[in-house]
Amino acid sequence: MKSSAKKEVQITVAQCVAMGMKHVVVSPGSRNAPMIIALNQHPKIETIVIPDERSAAFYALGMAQQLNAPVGILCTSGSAALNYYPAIAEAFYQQIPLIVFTADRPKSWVNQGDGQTIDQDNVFKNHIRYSITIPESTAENFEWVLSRELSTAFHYANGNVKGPVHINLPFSEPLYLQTEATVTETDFKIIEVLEPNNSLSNSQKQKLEKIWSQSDKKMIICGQLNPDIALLTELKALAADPSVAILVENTSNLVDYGFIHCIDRTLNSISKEEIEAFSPDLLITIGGAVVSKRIKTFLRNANISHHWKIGFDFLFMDTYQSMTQSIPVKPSDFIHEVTHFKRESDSTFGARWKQKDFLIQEKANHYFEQNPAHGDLTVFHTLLDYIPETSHLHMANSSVVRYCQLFDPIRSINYWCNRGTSGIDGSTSTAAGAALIKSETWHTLISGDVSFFYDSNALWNKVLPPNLRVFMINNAGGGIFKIIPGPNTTEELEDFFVFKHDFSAEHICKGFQVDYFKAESLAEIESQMEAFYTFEEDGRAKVMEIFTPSELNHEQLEGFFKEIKL
Ligand SMILES: Cc1ncc(C[n+]2csc(CCOP(=O)(O)OP(=O)(O)O)c2C)c(N)n1
Repeated sequence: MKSSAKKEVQITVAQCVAMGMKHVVVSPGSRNAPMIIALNQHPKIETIVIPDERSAAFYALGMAQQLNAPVGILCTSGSAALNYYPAIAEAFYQQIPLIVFTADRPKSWVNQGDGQTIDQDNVFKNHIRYSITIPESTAENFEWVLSRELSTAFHYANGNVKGPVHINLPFSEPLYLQTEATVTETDFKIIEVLEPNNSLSNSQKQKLEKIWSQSDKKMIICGQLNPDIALLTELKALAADPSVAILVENTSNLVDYGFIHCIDRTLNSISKEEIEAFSPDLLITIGGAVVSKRIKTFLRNANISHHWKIGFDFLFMDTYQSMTQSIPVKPSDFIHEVTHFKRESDSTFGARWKQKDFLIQEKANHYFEQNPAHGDLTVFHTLLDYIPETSHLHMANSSVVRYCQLFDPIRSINYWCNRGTSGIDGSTSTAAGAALIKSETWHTLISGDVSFFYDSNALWNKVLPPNLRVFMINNAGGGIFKIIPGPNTTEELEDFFVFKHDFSAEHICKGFQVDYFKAESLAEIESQMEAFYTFEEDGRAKVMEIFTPSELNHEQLEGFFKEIKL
């Protein structure tokens, strides 16, 4: 096997492979040549080339999310590295193991007027779990330092708490010199961290059990989670207890008849007089970000006596300003314990929530049976009916993910969204990376027009998977700003918030050899679905641009909420 002649590069690649990295998304450059050569020549590494670093990093994020394993990204020095930052921040808050390799000039040449050179040491410092600048092979003890540092980085990337880590690699010239790889397993030593499987002591359990059994109104809220069968099984068992309300969103990837899936839809029908009866006294939270703003406001105003946050990450993230205990235990293990707690309460708090949810679901179905007009809401209703079973749905920020919460999730579909930072800058790239990894199933992205144009370089690569479909809802700007309160009270609404425009994706798609479909009505969407979801082995992703009347959307959504109110 050929490789870079640089020993530190050979060790870095060999050790990262040994620690579980199998994929690296590479962006072209010169300073990163030693790593490009070593990665590309390594038989156990799959390299993917994406020229735009911002897109490349999101692409890798989508891959790592699906694999639940470390994925590398590699770029040259200078501003190339900074373009990784949006995806790094997303990975940090979503706990996705991204291994960020940036090539660099040797330290002595930083800030000396050399080209493509910036100060890269710990440059992502606010949103990175670990950062190292690796020694060149001339440094004292370099093999020991390098191996130890790589072990540390992989622990922080892929331990109990996951996230992005930065490995900065300063290279002196020559950069392109190659040799036969000589590094063997004796040239590096992996330090393994054996993390204990946390569990509660008996006295801790007793303390919690006492609170549990004395609480009449118990609520569990699940935020963003990867599909987790063990957790689903435990929560299903707990849902049988009528004193417990279990609230989930589609991004929780937990679907059961006993859960409340459409939080905003249900909250919309809770009157002022009912607030107390629907507020929990014990709140348990699991998972990452919650999309619903309404539930955050509802719970921040509620009189919560106990709030237990379950999980290893962000121990003090007190989203509802009521946290009393942070419990770093695996969520399925914790809920398993809870199902064995004494059930003393005869309250029907959970049943009350469930009943309301059920009645509103009926009303929502009735609303759509009346064939309301073409608009964002009805487009979502139509599209969600067509998402193939056993597939993946990616939702862009921001009104897209909110609209999707209004419809009951489908059990066989996995739901994804970049809710770590809720950016609109990498949704298409993330979905493309995910589709590349799970190539045997359909991946559908629903995106707004602003998000789509923002990340249109997601189409600028040679690996755009044929199992990816993108519905782009063109409502002539950021529709979210017409829905949320505030922007519409200003003179700046159309130009500064919505960014009203009449652009179309047609020629972007043509330029990047992507099949383009266009629809201006529900009937036009439906009539093209079969062709749209036709799979071509050697094809590329397809995009359907759906135009909606921006002046109607807000009114339609308000009408819907009014109509489904109990
Ligand atoms: C990188 C980034 N820049 C700006 C924002 C602020 N922002 C949130 S939503 C939005 C507009 C989204 O418009 P579009 O993608 O068309 O979706 P729609 O609201 O119409 O569904 C903007 C600019 C953001 N979230 N992320």
